[in-house]
Amino acid sequence: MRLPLLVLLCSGLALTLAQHNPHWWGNRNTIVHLFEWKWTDIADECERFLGPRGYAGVQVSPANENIISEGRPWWERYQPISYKLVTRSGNELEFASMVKRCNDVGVRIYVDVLLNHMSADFDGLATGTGGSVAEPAKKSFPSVPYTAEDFHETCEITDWNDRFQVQQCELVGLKDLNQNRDWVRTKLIEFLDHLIELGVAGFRVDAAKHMAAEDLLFIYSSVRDLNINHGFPNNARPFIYQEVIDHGHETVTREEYNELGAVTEFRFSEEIGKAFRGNNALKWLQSWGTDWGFLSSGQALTFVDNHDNQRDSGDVLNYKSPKQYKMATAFHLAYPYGISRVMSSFGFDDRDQAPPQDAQEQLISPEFDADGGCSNGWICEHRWRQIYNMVGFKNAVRDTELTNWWDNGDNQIAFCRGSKGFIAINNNLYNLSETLQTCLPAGEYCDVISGSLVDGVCTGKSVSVDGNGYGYIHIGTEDFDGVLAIHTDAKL
Ligand code: LAG
Ligand code: CA
Repeated sequence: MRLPLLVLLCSGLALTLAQHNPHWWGNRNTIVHLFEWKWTDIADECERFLGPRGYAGVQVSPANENIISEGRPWWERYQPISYKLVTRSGNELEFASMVKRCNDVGVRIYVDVLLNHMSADFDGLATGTGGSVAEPAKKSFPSVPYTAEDFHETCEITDWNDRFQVQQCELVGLKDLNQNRDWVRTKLIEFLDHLIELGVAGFRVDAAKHMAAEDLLFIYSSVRDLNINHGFPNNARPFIYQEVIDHGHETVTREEYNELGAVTEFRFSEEIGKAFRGNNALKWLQSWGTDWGFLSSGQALTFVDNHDNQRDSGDVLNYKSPKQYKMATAFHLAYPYGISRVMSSFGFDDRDQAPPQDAQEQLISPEFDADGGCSNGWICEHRWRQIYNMVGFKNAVRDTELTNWWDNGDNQIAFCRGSKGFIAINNNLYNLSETLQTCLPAGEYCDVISGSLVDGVCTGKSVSVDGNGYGYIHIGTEDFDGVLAIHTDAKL
């Protein structure tokens, strides 16, 4: 339901209207970021993999027209030229068909939207992926149209604790829109409405910290309700999650945004990387969540890595450390905290590297090997058994509490999720061999990390649970993975 801004500001209503509901279907609850995938490939993936494996939604790369940069670095998509839905991922028809096909199999689409800026300086006339031309140096984007008055004055961000600079100067030189102007608001709302019309469930708001929260409140509360023709209920508001990097000592804080919608919890990504890299003992994870200074669970969009920080060094884990990465992801999906997003990358050796493309610089489709993994430059972490089976685990244990925490005082941990699931993790360089309370009904369970339950047969280890819920758990140094996970949907 749309309400006038005045009503929103004058009441606690802002809280109840806040856009935190991801509109998941059934018991699903994990989003995957299919970074740089084509729309037709995402539609196929929804039908052949994401729906059947229980993924709840997909974050797609920016859908609107961007500048064409030399060598086609991935980041050209963060430099908009217009709001035409034409990119290397596909055109508007392909986008619309993807959203419909994914919604039809219960998988939601969330679009990465750029409301803060347009493209940066470019020598002369720039051309976009949809054929539009612009003169970024003159702040002229005729295909919107925007002219110089629609932007803030040019200045550089030198002091990240200066609110004016952070919100009104140019982030890495990107022409900074003035969201306080009626025209800019109108154009941004039209763009978001267009995507909602096509059936999307919400947005990842790029560079949210670089926009004033009150301008965003106006924009979010002005967009239309989700499209009932795509299966959304009446009066449903788009899910909003905002990119706000807040390490704890910032002038612009995540708290200014978390009433409007969810916020990306970067501290989660940093701390989980630190723990699973061995720089903090896993036993401390018993108090994981708000005790660590994270936002409340329903306000935090959580991830082991994202498309930016997987390219930086530091503690953040990525696909290049697979064993630790899978352990961290298993913990992420097993522990009852946050709105989870799984990263699905393309392989890279340097930061700017283009996504997999052919000689004509067209994006190429992923190809699959016999195990269903991706082979031609796409990493597809979401197709790793240890990861998609934990998406199934998280679905199976939905709405249960964590109980029976166990640890060895160091880097071996285990816990139950109600009477639905049990997980153990070994990040010590010696065996974990213990009889532990699994909280599960008596029976034989398939470990969904070392294998899967296929046609009633477990392809990996299995665990027998006795009448008191105890089972013998072994994760040895000889094992390929440092995790064991069992749940009631994978009972033999
Ligand atoms: C984001 N979140 O708030 C995105 O997640 C992040 O990927 C975007 O930066 C950033 N904000 C702006 O949307 C990316 C790259 C930058 C790239 C920028 C614009 O991380 O490296 O900047 O997109 O394409 C590049 C060059 C800069 C240059 C700039 C303008 O790396 O050196 O100044 O383009 O020409
Ligand atoms: Ca700004």
